[in-house]
Amino acid sequence: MTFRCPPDFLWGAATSAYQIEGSLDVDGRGESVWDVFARRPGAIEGGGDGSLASDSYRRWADDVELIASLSLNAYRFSVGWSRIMPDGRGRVEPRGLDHYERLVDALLACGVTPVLTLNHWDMPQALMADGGWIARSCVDAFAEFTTAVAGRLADRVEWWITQNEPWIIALLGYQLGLHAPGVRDLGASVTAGHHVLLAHGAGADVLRQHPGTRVGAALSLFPCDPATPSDEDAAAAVGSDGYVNRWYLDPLAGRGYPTDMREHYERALGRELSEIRDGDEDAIAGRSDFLGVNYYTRRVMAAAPPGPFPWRVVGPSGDVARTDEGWEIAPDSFRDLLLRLHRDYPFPLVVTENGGVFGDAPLHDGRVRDVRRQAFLRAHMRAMGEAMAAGADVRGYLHWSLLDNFEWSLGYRPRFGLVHVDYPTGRRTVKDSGRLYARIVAAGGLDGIEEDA
Ligand code: IFM
Repeated sequence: MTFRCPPDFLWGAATSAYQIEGSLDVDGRGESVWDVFARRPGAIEGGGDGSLASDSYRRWADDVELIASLSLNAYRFSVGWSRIMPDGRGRVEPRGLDHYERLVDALLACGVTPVLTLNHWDMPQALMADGGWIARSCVDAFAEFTTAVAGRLADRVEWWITQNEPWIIALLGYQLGLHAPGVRDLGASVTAGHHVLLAHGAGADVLRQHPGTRVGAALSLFPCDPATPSDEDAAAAVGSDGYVNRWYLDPLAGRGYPTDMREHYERALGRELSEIRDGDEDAIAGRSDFLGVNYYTRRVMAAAPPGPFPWRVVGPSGDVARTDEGWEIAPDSFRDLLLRLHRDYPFPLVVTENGGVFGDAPLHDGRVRDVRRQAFLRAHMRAMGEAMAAGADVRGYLHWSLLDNFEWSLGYRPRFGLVHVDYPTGRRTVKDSGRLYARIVAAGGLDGIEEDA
């Protein structure tokens, strides 16, 4: 099916500060948790770090030109937290704000709507003195950061994302220790996840003092399907959905934390969730003008022996299409997710991330013929169009990512970009998928370009 989106639809691409900027030691930037984590032996595949990344802190003007050349009308980026609050609290670094002000002004001058993320994981290391997100004081620190950025930019930036992927912060940062700050403690991860949501509420309260801003959090959402029709696998899928999706969606939507998951955590931890204090759920609720949807793949679930998690990911059976990272390419689940969110939750939706790893590099003629990313893009466009035709209120689509970049603990190997980056030289090459996306954006959808693209 082909489709055309409304004229004010946000068509864009997304990045984050630590993943693209490099220049970690300029303009008064403080150390971030990722600077420290990346120094741990073995923490990053290939041993890299974000010191160069896509070199976008220096090449920001070229990147704005690139965005405009692709006809995108929106760009999602994040503000490096430790560039603005080098000590975590107190002192604000004006040179950091100057940088993002230049970026925002240049985007606006090209007719590109900035979509600004506040926390895309690069918390100032100074906040680890209290325990990072395990400490409730981080909520105030985040509100200070929000106040500083909003004070400079809220007169020009309409779309604000407080937090990127609270579940991933809790899971990889505090439960499994695979991301900064490298903590491995289930209880700590529950506490951290709660504080991230509380900080969403606190940040939204700051932003609401600035008329005209729209605020949301971006959640990593994974539809959870049972591996078999058995009751046990169905229960595993419900449990996994609670763990990954509902635990974050429900409090944002004003329903409080889901009871089944609360009981699950209390059982698993052998304690009450006293970090969730009276009034906290109200402080998270009702503060989202939209929901950011980060969608990559689905989870296929089976029952596991009783334990902290009585469910396990078994993956799809059979020969399914996968990205180079092995993630199942599941556009139908994308459509179903958008429809479920529309049906069950009160938010307008913005797809704040969607993309895949395809490792294609420039060929003899310099061209990057990433045919699988093009197929991925077309399939996910089709799926989004079907969801919208069936009523889903989707206001934008921001592809992950504009550029190849530093993929956290996986280093520089996975390439998510519509634009190839040659890291040693910083040279950018628009991939064939980038050209296709530009055509989709110009057409406002797949109308008329599906067959020959
Ligand atoms: O690169 C990340 C991004 O920072 C957060 N969402 C998922 C992407 C791909 O793994």
